[in-house]
Amino acid sequence: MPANLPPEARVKLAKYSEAKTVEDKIKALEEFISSVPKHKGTENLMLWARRRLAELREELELRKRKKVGGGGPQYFIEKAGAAQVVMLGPPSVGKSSILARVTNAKPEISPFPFTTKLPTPGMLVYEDLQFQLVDTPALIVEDPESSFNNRVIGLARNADALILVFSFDMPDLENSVSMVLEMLDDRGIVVSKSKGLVKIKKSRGVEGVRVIGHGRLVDSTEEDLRRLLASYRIYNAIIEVEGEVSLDDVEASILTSRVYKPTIILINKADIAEGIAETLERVSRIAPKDVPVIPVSAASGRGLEGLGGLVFKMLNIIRVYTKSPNKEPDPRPLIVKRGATVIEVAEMVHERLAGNFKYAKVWGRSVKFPGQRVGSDHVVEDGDIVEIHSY
Ligand SMILES: Nc1nc2c(ncn2[C@@H]2O[C@H](COP(=O)(O)OP(=O)(O)O)[C@@H](O)[C@H]2O)c(=O)[nH]1
Ligand SMILES: [Mg+2]
Repeated sequence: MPANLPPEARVKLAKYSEAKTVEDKIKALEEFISSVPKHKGTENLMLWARRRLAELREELELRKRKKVGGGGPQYFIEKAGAAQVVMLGPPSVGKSSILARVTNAKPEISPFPFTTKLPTPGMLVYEDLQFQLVDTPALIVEDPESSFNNRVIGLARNADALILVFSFDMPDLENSVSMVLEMLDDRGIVVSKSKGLVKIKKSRGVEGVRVIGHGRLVDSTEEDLRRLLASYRIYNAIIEVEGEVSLDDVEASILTSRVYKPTIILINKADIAEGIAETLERVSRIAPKDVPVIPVSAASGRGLEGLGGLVFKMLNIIRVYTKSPNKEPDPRPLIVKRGATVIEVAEMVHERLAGNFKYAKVWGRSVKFPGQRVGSDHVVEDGDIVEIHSY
């Protein structure tokens, strides 16, 4: 997407990304749209900008309604538990039935499409963790630009992970899967890290442009990257790069703030399906490699016993149990990113504990013997018990 924006448009876009309130964002985006020259190279960008504007207007509208009437439809779901996982998919595939099967929520289930009108949360228990699973109104696959889709996509954007639900009895299953994947991608929700992903973090403490991550720039040097970012008034930022990334990808991510959401695909109604293996094979071919495709049945429970474990795995998190000397470990785990170190655990407990860190004793998978003494950069594993000693 080489948009070749004039400097004026770049400045407007920078204003948009700096805007804090929904109102300011709307205003900045409107100004940006009117400053972009309309031609082939800016088509995608304009499509994105108009969609984003529609989403923002919707958000503002919902907020106003809530303020005025008090009881407007509640579209935003407050996060609870270790992570929020949003389920989305076409009508009547069994999203609500899955929520009812794996959580204690009691959503309305019916053979009629569009029964679910509002997002509905339930808690999915996995060992000593709970994940918040959110059922959503159906996506309208035939009309990707529909404002109903905006709201559901808004929920997805705010989630920690996604579950895309389809069913074996859909007349055009593969096409539906492609269309939903495309709809997400078009709106800047990336479900796979294999494609190459750029994340731009403009943190206050950062000086200059720093590139991190496991990926690499394929067609440019870091100097080119710096120049591009400077044209968007980005001088201080951490650029996280996954997979192979071109300068165009970097520009797209400035323009469209793409976000990665770990994702799994469930194909429901396995109880009434025939030729499951072949269908799975075909769907897996459409889905990115790192998005698992799993046959389930809300009716029989098949495949859903493992859902908690799958969610835990896709979130790439681990549990750490802290303890004080001569005391039992806290039964409530701390949730940290896989790869976190002892000092990061200390930071989560208390800033002071991290500041005065001396050493830690660790029990569990990351050490050779129970109670082993480790330094601040020791990497913890799921289930570890950590006792931090400070000055
Ligand atoms: N055979 C079968 N029917 C199901 C299954 N899950 C849901 N259904 C039926 O499919 C219809 C739509 O279910 P619902 O959960 O409301 O779908 P939603 O629109 O995606 O929330 C209802 O008639 C359900 O009884 C399943 O695993 N197997
Ligand atoms: Mg439903």
